[in-house]
Amino acid sequence: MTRLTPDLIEGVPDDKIDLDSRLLKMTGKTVKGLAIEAAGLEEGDIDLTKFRVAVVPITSGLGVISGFSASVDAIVRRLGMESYVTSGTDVNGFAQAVEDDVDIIMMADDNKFVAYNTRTNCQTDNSFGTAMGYSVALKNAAGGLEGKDVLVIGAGFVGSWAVRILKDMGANVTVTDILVDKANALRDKYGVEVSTDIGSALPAHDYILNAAPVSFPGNLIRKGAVISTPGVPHYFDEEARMKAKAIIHDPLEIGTAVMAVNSAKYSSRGKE
Ligand code: 2YJ
Repeated sequence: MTRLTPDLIEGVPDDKIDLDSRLLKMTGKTVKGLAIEAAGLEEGDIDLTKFRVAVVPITSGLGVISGFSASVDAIVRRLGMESYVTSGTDVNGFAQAVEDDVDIIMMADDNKFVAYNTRTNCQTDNSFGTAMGYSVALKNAAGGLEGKDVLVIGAGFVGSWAVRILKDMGANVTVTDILVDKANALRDKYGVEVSTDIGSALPAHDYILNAAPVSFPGNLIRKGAVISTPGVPHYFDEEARMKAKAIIHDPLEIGTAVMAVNSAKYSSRGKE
């Protein structure tokens, strides 16, 4: 995940964008529905209202991103969980959350964004949450991925998880990265295909998971393509938007919601 900026997350979750309505049209599921499925659960398996979450602002490295903690907090509350942003930052905030006996602590520095389950000592990382959320969204938009060809663009943390997840969903995965060695490593590990020519791979695919912080000109997009694209900055030109059947994107909400629900899943409390 590229570093978010305040303007990218301004007002997230945003009622004006109305992510749930857009996702319902494209995938048949809301953010919460996708997150529940991404956690391997079904509606009714877990009572999210039983969980208390603390979001800890982290000042290290490049520092606090204005609005980040507030957005994470709002996303989690939208799922039905209780949540607040700690008044202290860093270790102070973490200590405050532990003292408050919360179930889940969420925090991000420049390299890592985690949801830590205090009951079970398990953590869910944003790269996994993002890859899982966007793979599940792609699967729902595609009406299942078993036997279908999927192109994963980017072999970084999110792309690597996506390759593994999509392969497990039964897709025929091709991965591409400007660093060919990284794509080759995934081929060797998961038995997927590698493409070194995005110019021919993109127009040959109906289903695309774009895990790279780049976008592509519409002339490379196949008509009716479904593009699940978590990367920021996010931009697809008019031709791409006209041709694609669906472009699934948001700057923070899907990945964060999957992290929170997946983290909650580790506890038995939600099933009491
Ligand atoms: O607490 C804050 O406001 C900041 N420390 C948040 C930093 C948010 N981090 C990022 O945007 C990183 N790029 C996250 C990397 C996650 C890797 N999947």
